[in-house]
Amino acid sequence: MRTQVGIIGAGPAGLLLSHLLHLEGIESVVIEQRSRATVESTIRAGVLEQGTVDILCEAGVGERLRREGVVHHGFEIRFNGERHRVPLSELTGGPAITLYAQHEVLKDLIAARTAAANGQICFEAKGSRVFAPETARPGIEFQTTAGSQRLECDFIAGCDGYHGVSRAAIPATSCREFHRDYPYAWFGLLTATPRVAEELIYCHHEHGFALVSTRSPGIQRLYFQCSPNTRIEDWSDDRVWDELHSRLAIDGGAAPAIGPILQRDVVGLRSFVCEPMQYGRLYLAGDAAHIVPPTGAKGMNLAIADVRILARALTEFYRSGDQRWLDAYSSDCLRRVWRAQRFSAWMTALLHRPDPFDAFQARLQHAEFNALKASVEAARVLAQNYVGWSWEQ
Ligand code: RFL
Ligand code: PHB
Repeated sequence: MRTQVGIIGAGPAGLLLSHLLHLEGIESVVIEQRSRATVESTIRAGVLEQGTVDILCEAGVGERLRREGVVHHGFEIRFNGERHRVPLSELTGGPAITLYAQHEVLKDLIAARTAAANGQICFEAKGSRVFAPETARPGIEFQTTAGSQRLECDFIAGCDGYHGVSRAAIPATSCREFHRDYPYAWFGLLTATPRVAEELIYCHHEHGFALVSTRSPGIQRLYFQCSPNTRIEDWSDDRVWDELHSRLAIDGGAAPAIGPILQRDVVGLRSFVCEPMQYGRLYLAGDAAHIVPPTGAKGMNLAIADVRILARALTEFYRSGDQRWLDAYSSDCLRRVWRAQRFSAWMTALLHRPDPFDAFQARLQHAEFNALKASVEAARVLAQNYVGWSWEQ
């Protein structure tokens, strides 16, 4: 098999890249290890920046997003029993965020790719391996039910997430990795309960962080800080609801209604960057190249920003043979990546309970919260970072 761009991973990065290339008349094949049904039903991100919404709409895959996505113009912070609203649109002078689940974005992209005559996504491909990334004839080997496959390409896009195989194809001497692990994790819940409030609630409490998000009027996404070693089976429904209620309880503030818990998971928090994001003709995008803790809601937005840059660079190459955009890919992406790292680390430090507890850090957190309340400038910096940066910034 031969194609122009071989893409490993049918997440937001891989699928959008394939679609953007298709719009420019460039052929690609997406190799995905999971089934289509699993990809379309895995619960992950929910917050889309305006720039992400714009690119999906411009690419012609925003019809359902426009109809079903819900625009939020602010969010609430609850800090040791005090409430403060961050009025995003008022502070940014326009841009807000849209709540639309990541798996809905994936459904829209898969529908668009499979509707196109050349839209090839190879689901349930096992044992993928990148070969010859440093040469002009790189490729991907993998297994399907039909046997071993060999896909030869001009370029490879490694969009296979943090645990994927593409990053491992870069020799250790040709990249540098930056890591930070956090001593806590998030317990995530999907519940069949009514909406708690009109906007998201980020909560700092002496027991730890909690977050109230939403997927639809009848389905909520709730999180609370836990230890990374937490065993899901140790948390009965009653224990989960008690913990959430004690963290979110506040005079006059809404609390989640108790109801069926549809799904629960424990998500570790980590920050990670691989520099550079390219090696030979292999280009990493999204979580394969960088991870942010979910507190700032940046991961999927960064994945989308990467592939927008990569699609443009590949388009320039095929149009004119000009390699300059491809050469600049990594440095163009890394500016935004480190900006998002900085913001996500800041949000994480503001809202989580340090573990082990650190009384000095707790006072600093409170001082930071007071600064957000007292200073419009401080709140504006938070709002601008949260809603995301324009493409030129
Ligand atoms: P993905 O989504 O992980 O997709 C990678 C795909 O590659 C496949 N794969 C392979 N395929 C073939 N061969 C192999 N060897 C393969 N290895 C892996 C996988 O099966 C998968 O389908 O990476 P991508 O495309 O870079 O997208 C990144 C985003 O998914 C991620 O950053 C976000 O979900 C992060 N995130 C959030 N981002 C936001 O922008 N806004 C949010 O509100 C937000 N909330 C979140 C989040 C992540 C969370 N978790 C689960 C860590 C909330 C949570 C709880
Ligand atoms: C979510 O809805 O899953 C969500 C919202 C905000 C975050 C992280 C996750 O910061």
